[in-house]
Amino acid sequence: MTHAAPPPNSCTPQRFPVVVVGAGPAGLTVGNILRAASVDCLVMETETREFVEQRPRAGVIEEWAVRGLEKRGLARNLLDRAELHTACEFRFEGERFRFPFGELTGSHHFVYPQPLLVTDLLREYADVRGGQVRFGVRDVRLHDIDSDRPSVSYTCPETGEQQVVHCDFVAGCDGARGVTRASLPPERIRVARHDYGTGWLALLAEAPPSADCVLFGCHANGFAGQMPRSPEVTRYYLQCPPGDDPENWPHDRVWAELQERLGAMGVPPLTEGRLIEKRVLDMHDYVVEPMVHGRLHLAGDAAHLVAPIAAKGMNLALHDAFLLGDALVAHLNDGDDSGLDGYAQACLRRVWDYQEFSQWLAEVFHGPASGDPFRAGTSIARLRRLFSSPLTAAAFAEKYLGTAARH
Ligand code: RFL
Repeated sequence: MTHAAPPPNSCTPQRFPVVVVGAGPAGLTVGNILRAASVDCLVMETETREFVEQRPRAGVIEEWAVRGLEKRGLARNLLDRAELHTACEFRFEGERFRFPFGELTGSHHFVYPQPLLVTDLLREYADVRGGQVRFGVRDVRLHDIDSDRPSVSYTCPETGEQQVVHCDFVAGCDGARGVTRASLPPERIRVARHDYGTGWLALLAEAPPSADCVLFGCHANGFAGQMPRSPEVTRYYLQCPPGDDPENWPHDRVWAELQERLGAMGVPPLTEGRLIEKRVLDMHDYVVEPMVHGRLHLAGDAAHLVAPIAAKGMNLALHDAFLLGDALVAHLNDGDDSGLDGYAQACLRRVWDYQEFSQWLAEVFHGPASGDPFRAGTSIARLRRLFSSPLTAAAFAEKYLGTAARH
């Protein structure tokens, strides 16, 4: 299956069994699975290698996803360096409530920043498994995806010339703002979308976490969250009006609101630090069905976005990538089509399950600040039930950790 490969970023037109569009967690995992089975593929990425290796985003990875990476030889650094989280804490009505999901289930979360995972995956794919990547590509377009001879064209960053790569399959792993989803004929797909009607100010602070676990503050001023990323850097969220301008949130206002919304009896104030990222997220979810058209298979955020309410997006991207990588290998190397045939359905079961949980949790987070006393009351009732009913706690832990045996 291997053939003489030109150097990375060469602009020679070529043919590959698989073109992967996007070098995020989904695309790089698919690429690694293909290379491990000696299937040639080309990953195309609009950004530079340095940029994708530094883009800050997720941090929480579920245990099954880590085991999936480990099984494919992709978790060495992660297993050495990730922190294990066995609890999260809710703060509401001035009190703190620790939720010890590790004790309840024996399972935990891994905390490993997405840029480190992307760096590991890229190094393994390009430097160890000899996979090809073209960075900085422009004007990526898909052609003839409903034929058995699809192709992908792009503008070469070095020469400005248009290039065409012929292939058997395209993996659309180019995230929420990519082009592959737009190549699906609108009459053949359904896009289900949910808007939360709120924004979240996403912050990264150069400050150590102020608690050893994820904190959720459910407050009448709005939700606030703390997600530890490393001993030096902590992610925070503040609920804000949709479309708010990050400039409305100077340093002092951010920290005053975080202190207020995450404050509780008997806890010391948060450790403050310089804000190194500040952006407003438009909180929404979508799911594209059926995720597949002809020779194009979508994976990750290209197919479904889940707002970062329950830290699920990258986990879903990895789940798709495991299924798609394995299915492409089975088809290309063994002529076994069962994985590709069942791909979308197998992904979507977990996707919809996680979307439902995110929606449930969003109501808990956003209800207290909704201005509607009925929603505020039912949100607090959900929270109290978590700490008074073992059955509710067990069900929550299963969804929070993604440990359900079947979806
Ligand atoms: P990515 O990571 O967006 O990668 C897509 C890649 O495609 C490139 N691209 C193109 N390449 C070629 N041609 C084009 N036309 C292209 N257009 C785009 C992009 O440059 C990029 O490199 O998608 P992927 O692989 O599907 O991975 C999805 C995850 O990145 C995403 O779901 C998570 O970051 C979501 N998320 C979280 N998920 C978790 O599981 N746990 C978390 O703790 C968590 N925290 C978060 C998050 C997302 C956040 N933001 C920014 C919305 C925290 C935040 C703040």
